Amino acid sequence: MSKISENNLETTNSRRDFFKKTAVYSVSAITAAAVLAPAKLLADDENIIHHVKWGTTLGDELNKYPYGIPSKYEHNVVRRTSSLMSSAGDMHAAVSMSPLHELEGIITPNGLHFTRTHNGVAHIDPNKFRLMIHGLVDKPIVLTLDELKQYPSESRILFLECPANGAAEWKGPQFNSLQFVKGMMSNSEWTGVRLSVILDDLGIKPTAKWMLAEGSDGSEMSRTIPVEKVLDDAMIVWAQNGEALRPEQGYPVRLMLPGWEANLCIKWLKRLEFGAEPWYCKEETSKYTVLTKSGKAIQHFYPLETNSIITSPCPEKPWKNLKVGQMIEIEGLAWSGHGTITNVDVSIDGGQNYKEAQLKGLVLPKSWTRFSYMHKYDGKPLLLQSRSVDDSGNVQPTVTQEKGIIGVEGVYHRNSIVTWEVRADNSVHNVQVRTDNCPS
Ligand SMILES: Nc1nc2c(c(=O)[nH]1)N[C@H]1C(S)=C(S)[C@@H](COP(=O)(O)O)O[C@H]1N2
Ligand SMILES: [Mo]
Repeated sequence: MSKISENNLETTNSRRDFFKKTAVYSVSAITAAAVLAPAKLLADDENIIHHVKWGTTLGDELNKYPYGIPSKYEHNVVRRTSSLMSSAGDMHAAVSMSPLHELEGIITPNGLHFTRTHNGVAHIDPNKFRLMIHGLVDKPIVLTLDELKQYPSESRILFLECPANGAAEWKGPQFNSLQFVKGMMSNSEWTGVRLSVILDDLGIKPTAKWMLAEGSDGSEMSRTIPVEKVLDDAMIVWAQNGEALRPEQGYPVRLMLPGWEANLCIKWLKRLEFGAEPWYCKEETSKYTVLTKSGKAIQHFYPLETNSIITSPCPEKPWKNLKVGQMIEIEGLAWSGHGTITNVDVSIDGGQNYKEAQLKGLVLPKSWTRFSYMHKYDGKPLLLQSRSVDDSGNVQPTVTQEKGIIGVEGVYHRNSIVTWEVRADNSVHNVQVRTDNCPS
């Protein structure tokens, strides 16, 4: 570890300790409840009493779309961007956000994966792809794509989140939208090779403490990564949810660092160099450092903190036609770069009281985990919150707790609790609840 990271270790750890939770949770049973009020059969409902058009005509020829496309009725389910999230309106250096409110389960379809580029989406000819691995290794090497794929592969379901996700919200609610508040993240099954497997082959010198990863796109994005992480679980991946990476995600290969800032996961990878010191690239000096309230910035701050967000209801997906007394599901996603989600608590009163939600489906380390909480609708306005806990004991902080440490000038690693206000008309609004008189 460099001097800077040692100096800041204390700050980093104290931030984590601050949110550690000692309480032990009990696991609650699945609540089975009557969800829908009995449906009324409408005698004049065209859709049930007549043959519909598609039942009396031929459908499309079978192979009209050799690579399938979504239903035309789902045309609104797309990534969205704004020139506000670009460099001076240039959409080559910009970000497009994943429609989290439209996703089910924990896997992001490839066409909906959030995308961040600094110089546009590169299109790399796989035959011309070369990966150079050099520096403090015994056998430097240049690999073709075929050679890289000869290594034994592994698949892991992992989230990828830009550390700037939700950055605008430090100053208070900015967007009345789940997609724009939290859409700089996605979750996929990634397939590739562990870097430790390749390094077993090449031999790494004891003096090698850092690895530079460099992209071949016009931005030549580069970051340095501590060797401990490289040997622990870093991967070079070439597939995403069963198919080749999309160009937007770094085709033909990218770096994958489970649980760590997406910014470190260099796309369109071309070079890995091992060295004794960090390189102090632009992206780890002027950017991606965490400025604290004291004015001191934390450098080399890599894992994403424990986090969660309610995805239903949300501003884009309010409840509709609810009847008082009806049971309704509050759903969301939780994730932690430190490990596995152990608990998610849901509050309907802005954090005064919390009840345990249920984790559903796969619960995996460094992956999205879906949670669910059944609420009996009583027609009253709500302040909905979710709070996650991971298996390292980290608890998701409130806005007040987070601002107490970082202040209001923060940009990266925002993981404080988000509040959705559900009004009496069922519309949903992005608000912030503060529990003391913190500034702004
Ligand atoms: N070569 C290269 N790698 C890159 C970037 C880039 O612009 N060029 N952007 C980084 C940033 S800031 C993020 S958040 C992630 C985004 O990954 P995604 O576009 O696959 O979601 O890629 C990272 N890797
Ligand atoms: Mo990013």
